Amino acid sequence: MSGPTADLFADDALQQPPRREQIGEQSYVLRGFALPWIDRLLPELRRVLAQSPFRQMVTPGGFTMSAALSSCGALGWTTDTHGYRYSPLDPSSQQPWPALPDALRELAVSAAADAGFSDFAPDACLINRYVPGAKMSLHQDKNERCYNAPVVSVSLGLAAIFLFGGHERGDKPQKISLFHGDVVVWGGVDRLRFHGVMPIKEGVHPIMGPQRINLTFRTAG
Ligand code: MD3
Ligand code: FE
Repeated sequence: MSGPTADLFADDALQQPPRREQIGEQSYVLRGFALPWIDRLLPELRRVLAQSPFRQMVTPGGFTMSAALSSCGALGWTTDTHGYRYSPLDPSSQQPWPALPDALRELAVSAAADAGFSDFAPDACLINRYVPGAKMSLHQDKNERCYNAPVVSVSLGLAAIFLFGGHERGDKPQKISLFHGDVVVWGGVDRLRFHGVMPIKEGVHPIMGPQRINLTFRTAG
């Protein structure tokens, strides 16, 4: 091909913004990765939340978390005045957490594989719900039994500014915007880095409404 139209079809003109952004040595943002799963994922999420509804939990320090939590899978993360832990029972009902739905597991396993973690076997999916103003302070995730497995997170609804810190609490965090459908995979040397979420801005998402829901898949047991 030659002439003025040729350039329109050159690789540069077809270049999309990067779908996979490396944010750490072994951490990647996969932009829009969850979008093809959304129609299967949302009804399954609704079923999980009917069985184990969102609730606000209290930290060992006595503070009520601004994010509301639920879980599915064999283990669910909980906190109360006695400490943080993974439990096979939902403390609200004393029943097992809902099973991890197939679509959620498939999404998490294929995102992990895309980021180079080939045999991810999640047994816990923590579901965080943020309304505008809710946040998550800088912390490390240290309640899982083994840190070899990555953590996979799926962002739904309102945008968030994610804080990705270093290995010391005082390390200045990078700010990373996360949008509906984005998936982030953290593993290896980045697994114990401090992280948090800035207060969610006011807004209404066309599909999810006035909230952000974040799913984090882990191998906890
Ligand atoms: C980075 N949740 O539930 S997702 C959490 O958006 C949590 O709800 C945030 O931090 C949220 O613990 C952030 C992800 C996340 C999870 C584990 C990580 C990021 C991580 C472990 C190491 C580094
Ligand atoms: Fe965390």
